[in-house]
Amino acid sequence: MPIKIFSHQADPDGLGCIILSKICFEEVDYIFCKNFSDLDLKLNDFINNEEYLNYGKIYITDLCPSVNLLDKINNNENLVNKLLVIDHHISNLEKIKDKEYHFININLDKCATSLLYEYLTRHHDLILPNKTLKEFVLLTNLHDTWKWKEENNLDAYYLETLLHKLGKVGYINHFVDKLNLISHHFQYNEEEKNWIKEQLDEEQKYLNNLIKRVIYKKIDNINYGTVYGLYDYRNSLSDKLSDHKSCDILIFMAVDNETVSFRSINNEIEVKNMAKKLNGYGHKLAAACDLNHENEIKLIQKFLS
Ligand SMILES: [Mn+2]
Repeated sequence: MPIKIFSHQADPDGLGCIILSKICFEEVDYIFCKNFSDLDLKLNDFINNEEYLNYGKIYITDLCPSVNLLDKINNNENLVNKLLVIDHHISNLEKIKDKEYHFININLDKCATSLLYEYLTRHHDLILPNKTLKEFVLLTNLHDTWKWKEENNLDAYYLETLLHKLGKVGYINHFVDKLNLISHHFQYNEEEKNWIKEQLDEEQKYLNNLIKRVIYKKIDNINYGTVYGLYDYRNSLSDKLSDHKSCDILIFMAVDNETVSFRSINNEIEVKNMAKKLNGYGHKLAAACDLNHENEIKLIQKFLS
């Protein structure tokens, strides 16, 4: 029976889960989810239409459904035995802390791709004759947990660059092929290096303009920088701003993705609660919420006026 996977569409981690599934299983249907409310909508339809009857296993990765939906799954015997949620967002762990769901694996130490990799190597035959896949998973983990910065591991950072260059589906197909083919250490080939260079040049141009449009406001001794920009640039702008002493927190309003990203620029002041207050979720230093009308008005009133 085919496998269904609902994954976070935004970054190498969410897509890494789809890549692993496609390498591990023959038939995989994947669904991109923008954020947790998008996941809830799509998963609810999937359950109501009884589509799950057509699948052997259902994975939800790098995201977690709402408690309402988790309860609905928990009460559905057919579903509960073949569905697995793999996530690493602290706000989702907090949301389910009083509950006992056996189909959830939340671990804060690693990215979702690492968690799924460990699960699949334990429970399925995700065995490769080489280290390539393992190295790809490690790079994805370094990227997603921001550890690439400490280690200055640019290969990890370039995963995101390649995602921007190739697009979501292009990224998935490219790495499924690459990881299935090569049998030595994970390395970027000449073609990939060219893509990375082209993309970085392009991004530099856009960022140089974007950084001039950031509006700064100091509230309670914290410097907030707020900007409207394209979603793909949320992380590169926060990198660029980290040389800027005048910004502690970046509020990045991505109209193209209908999300707001919050980034701690000084890596000290936490942003999770800012997102949570707007029904968002995330990690301590990187979080997000929907860019709906209500949230936008609140943010404009506080940070742009
Ligand atoms: Mn992740």
